[in-house]
Amino acid sequence: MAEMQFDSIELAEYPADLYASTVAATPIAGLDAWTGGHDEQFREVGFVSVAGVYSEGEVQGALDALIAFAVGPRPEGIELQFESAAKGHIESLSPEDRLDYVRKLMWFTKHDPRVQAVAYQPGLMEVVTRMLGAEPELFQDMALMKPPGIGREKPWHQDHAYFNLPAGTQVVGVWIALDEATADNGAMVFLPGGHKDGPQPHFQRRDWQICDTHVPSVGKVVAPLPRGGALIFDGLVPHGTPNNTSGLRRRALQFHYVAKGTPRTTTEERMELFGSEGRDVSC
Ligand SMILES: O=C(O)CCC(=O)C(=O)O
Repeated sequence: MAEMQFDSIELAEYPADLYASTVAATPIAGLDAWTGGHDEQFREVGFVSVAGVYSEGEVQGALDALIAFAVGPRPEGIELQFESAAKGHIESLSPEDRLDYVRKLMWFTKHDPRVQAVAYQPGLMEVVTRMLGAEPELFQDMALMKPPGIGREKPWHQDHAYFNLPAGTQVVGVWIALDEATADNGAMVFLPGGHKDGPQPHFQRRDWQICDTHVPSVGKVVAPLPRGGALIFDGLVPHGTPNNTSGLRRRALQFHYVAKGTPRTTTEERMELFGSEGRDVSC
């Protein structure tokens, strides 16, 4: 039996107002409601929130696939990781009973047609193609489950800081709510327009992240979403999610797309863009 993998990062304290926002983004009614104004919003603000992208059947199909991979035999290559807070508590539980301790699944899309239908939904592909200005390539897939009570934060970061992609590559992230996401159970918080400042130094602290003290205390926007809604955002827009201290699940799928044929770079080149070494910055 494969060894269980746990998140190497522990639940930790963070400043009380780190994810505080005074404004909540209102989702548009669906991808059919996406206009040229939303193309502009993506470019200027860095994200667009859309309700009703997926039907109840599509959401449940994707969840069923994720649950099957979490509790059953997994094709090689799928990564399953539990929250670090689960260590010592769950080893004796049955796989089914471990579900509310799962932090993350990765690299599953190619193994399930229900997830593929979500990742390549025609309406979504149309928007992503326009935002990329090219045919999309799905290059990363992940589900962050943020379980009730123990789901830890995803500190502020820019997604591009995790990817070995050339400077200036347009990355489009799509984050899909498989449960209703609220400010209490870990909805996404964005720094609107922050992508225009370019790559920011990241530090290895509670994660690979933007320093807490570099996150402005004002101007953050929370993006609550109904189940089946999606956030479509620029790979450089700073964002994060708080701990899930509620009793409610907040499971989400996340896909990242680049233009087909985009070359890959090295970790060294990524660090030149996003690392803190050699710069006049500290954390
Ligand atoms: O789902 C979450 O809590 C955070 C996802 C996210 O920001 C990421 O993985 O880049």
